[in-house]
Amino acid sequence: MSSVETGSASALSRPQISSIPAAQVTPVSFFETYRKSGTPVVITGLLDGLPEWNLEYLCQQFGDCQFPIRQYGTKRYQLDKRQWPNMGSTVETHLMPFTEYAALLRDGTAKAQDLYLGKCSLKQTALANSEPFTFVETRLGLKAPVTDYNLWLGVGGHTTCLHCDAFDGILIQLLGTKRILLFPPRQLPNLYAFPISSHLWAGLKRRASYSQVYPEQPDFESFPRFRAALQQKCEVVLNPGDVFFIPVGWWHEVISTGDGVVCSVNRFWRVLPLSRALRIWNKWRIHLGSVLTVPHVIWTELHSHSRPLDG
Ligand SMILES: O=C(O)CCC(=O)C(=O)O
Repeated sequence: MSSVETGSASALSRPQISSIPAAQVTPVSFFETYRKSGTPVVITGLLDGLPEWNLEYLCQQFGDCQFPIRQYGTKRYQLDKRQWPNMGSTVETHLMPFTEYAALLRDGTAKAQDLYLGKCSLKQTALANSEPFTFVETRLGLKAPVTDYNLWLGVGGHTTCLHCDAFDGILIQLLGTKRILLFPPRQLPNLYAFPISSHLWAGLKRRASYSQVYPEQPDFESFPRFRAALQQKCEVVLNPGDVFFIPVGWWHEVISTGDGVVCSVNRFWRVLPLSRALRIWNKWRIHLGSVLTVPHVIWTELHSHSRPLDG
């Protein structure tokens, strides 16, 4: 169900991302071949035959349960990323009942205004312990989660921009198709990540885990070393039923494709073995960035408390 494109130029040095049928994977082979070394892999058809996670099904499950819907807007991607006011989970949100968001997905508003339900925990919902998740965990021998399962839901056209995470991730594709661009962790210098020091004055609104480059429309004048990163770019297409292992530190841009609704669920896991976690500088950059948000958090807290007194 998945395809991997690696391009022809510099094929020798470009990482190859394997796409393997679910029948060939056991917990031991997944750990030994992929998790231990931090190698991304698409496991195809792992969830074939399970009920379709379409909008009707999700409305039945969530009803009027409220979710924070990210308002990306139409202008964001015309801006230099250095002008973005926020990114990731600090993008402005609107809390709304799921059925209301479903109506905006159906009538085209979500596409027109780039509204996205991003990284919302399923913990308090009817789908918290859903069958597909326990099935994936058992089949891949996954242990030691560091987060709940999170829902990602939008329409074709939405892009979650190039970033990396501090933990191993499993992205489970449930509806529609996603195209994922990837760069290995060692490409950090060529991807122009926001500096760790940004966290000091911007808190989480600017993140060391995000690249300043638009990988499909790069500004080579501002980011000349990105040409070198392109030699290492890989691309994966994820279809319903596929599961993608994204190891800690791997840079990824996730693009929802097609005209319909696109739905995935992810979860983050402790990086095992520990020796791999210790080697990945991208991970420690992110943790260090989080520590550096503290002064900004304190300043914002003090400022918000002093405002009523200021009158
Ligand atoms: O699906 C998305 O929009 C983003 C998912 C992601 O970044 C992840 O699973 O790490």
